Amino acid sequence: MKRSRHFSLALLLAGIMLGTLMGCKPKQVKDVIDGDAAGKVYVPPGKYDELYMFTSGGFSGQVGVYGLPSGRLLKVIPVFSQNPENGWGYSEETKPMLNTSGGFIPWDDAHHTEMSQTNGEIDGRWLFINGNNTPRIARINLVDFKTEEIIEIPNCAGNHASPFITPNSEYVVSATRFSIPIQSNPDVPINSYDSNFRGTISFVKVDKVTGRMNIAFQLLAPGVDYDLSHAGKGASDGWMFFSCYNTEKASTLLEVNASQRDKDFILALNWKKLEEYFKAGKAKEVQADYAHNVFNETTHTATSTIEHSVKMMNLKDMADAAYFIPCPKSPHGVDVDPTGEYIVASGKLSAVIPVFSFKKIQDAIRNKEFEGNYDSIPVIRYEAALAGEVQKPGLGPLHTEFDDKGNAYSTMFISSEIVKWKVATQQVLDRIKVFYSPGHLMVPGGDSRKPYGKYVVALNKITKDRYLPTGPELTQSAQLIDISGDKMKLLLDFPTIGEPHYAQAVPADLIRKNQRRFYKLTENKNAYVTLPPDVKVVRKDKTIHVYMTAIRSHLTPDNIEGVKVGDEVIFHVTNVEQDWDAPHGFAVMGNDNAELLIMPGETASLIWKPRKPGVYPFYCTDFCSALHQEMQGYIRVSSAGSNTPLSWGLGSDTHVAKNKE
Ligand code: RUQ
Ligand code: CUA
Repeated sequence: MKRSRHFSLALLLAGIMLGTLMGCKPKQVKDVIDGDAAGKVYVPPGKYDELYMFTSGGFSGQVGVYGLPSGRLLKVIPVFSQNPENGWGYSEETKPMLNTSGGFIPWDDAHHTEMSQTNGEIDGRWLFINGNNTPRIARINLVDFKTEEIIEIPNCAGNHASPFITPNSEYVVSATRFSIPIQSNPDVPINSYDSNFRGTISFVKVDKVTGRMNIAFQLLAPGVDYDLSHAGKGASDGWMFFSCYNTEKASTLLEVNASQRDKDFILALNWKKLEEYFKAGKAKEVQADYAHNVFNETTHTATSTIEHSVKMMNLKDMADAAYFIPCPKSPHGVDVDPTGEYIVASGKLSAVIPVFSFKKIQDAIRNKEFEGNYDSIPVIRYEAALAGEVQKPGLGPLHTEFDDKGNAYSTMFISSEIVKWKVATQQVLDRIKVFYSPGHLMVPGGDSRKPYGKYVVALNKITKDRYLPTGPELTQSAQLIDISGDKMKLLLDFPTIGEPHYAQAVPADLIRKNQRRFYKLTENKNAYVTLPPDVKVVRKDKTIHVYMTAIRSHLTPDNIEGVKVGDEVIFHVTNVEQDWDAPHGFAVMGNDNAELLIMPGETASLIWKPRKPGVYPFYCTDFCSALHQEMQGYIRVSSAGSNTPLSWGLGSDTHVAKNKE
């Protein structure tokens, strides 16, 4: 008995040692790593990366900017979430950016980055991203990597199928994930889903020159869940495709109830036709409140305007503009190949990936090859629209991107792999393990008419044993894979901020050449812009405005007295530097607001409410020069009833407020 137990233990140990020697797990991993991986991702000190990559921050609400192939994080662009690091959403100038019809909402769940396009090619001008929770779309200007505009989408409840762009950036299109009651009185029983709940699809027009967005029209659509989308291009330009799940119209236990039907749908919309209907006056004005926030480049100040109506068209009344295509089981991603002929839909629970042909869809519409209607919209017969199916791709297909050689790459969430297949024949060519559970993937330019190819990046949800552990929460990560040859080769793992959903990448030159280095002081139209001789402190009742300047290495004024408990102090700091990479920070001891990071030539304003008498230091928070530590000052706070006069100064240059309080 005893001996046999020892024997089993020995056998087990031998097994483990053998396993280690043969390197079961390492061997599998090693096999897929390219021999020269290090050389292919190494960017020598002082050299630039080949590509910019923009990832959504998911639950962080922001955008991450990385260099490829190094995977180095270059910047986090604050978008939907407050960022105390630079005062985004805390400064007076930026607070309006996070305003909504429901008030100030300083966080979101940001999913899909989408770059502006011209003729179906990425043009490097703007980056759009959706707020999935509070329905919003943001536009980032890629000249200065700043969020310049955020528009709220009314009549939407979960802005997930968004913001997918048409080939000439005519529109960013957005569809609601959750259907909801869209009517003047939305207070209806949840189990009246079938009769009361509807989806909406919004066409947000993008101005060709300024990028400014406005909601052109909304479509009232069948009450299902709209998940993802992509615009047609080339052959299919003028069309838009949406994946739809929950065609069962379940409102409870969707995990089971929304997986009943064998097939859900892809919704194909002829947006050029809808645009004609809209121009012909077919839309009705309906009441809907939403915020439209714009950051002005010369005032360095955002404004938030609440709009009160949208133009709505009921999709079921728009003849020949909408068709459903059956799609096996709970489709998630819907992706259009670079030619525009193939539409790839990934059913999360499906064993195949259906590939639809745009030409066949058009033939089917012409020949009325329908199998009936769903909510008054014709349903095309599956086989009539189908180009073919990718057989045995793996488990849990989610998203597909394309290279420049006619190949597609699909993520398999459950079997943790990327599968490469030939678009025209749907034949599987290669597969590679990724670690682990990829959601989206991204080929640079891979959703445009002109993919750059060369790499695919897997955006993984789970990393388990890939990195040093950091407590219960482990990093999300990206994996860079070389696709230049026949076989995919793993090059690099790198962590990402937040949870990356979609990403976009482009050759660096496209963006680098347009970079702004600083804002011109002569063009600064901020209401509180201050140039050196005009530094002052002004009391208006209980508000004290400090007109301050920052330059290496002092803040002017650096001594302020006459503030009283109960006052609100607003520091308006103008960084008067006119040089690249010369920001200054600003912070007051114990401020419950945030700090500022002020770019050269910019003015930013920060509120501080002192609670107790005392002398409080303020200082620059960005190590800007050898005497950065000296870039400091004091503000004296007296009790509420005191009569300390308001005064300010720098060195021997001191001033006392003339207007006696
Ligand atoms: S969705 S994987 Cu917004 Cu696929 Cu994230
Ligand atoms: Cu300015 Cu440190």
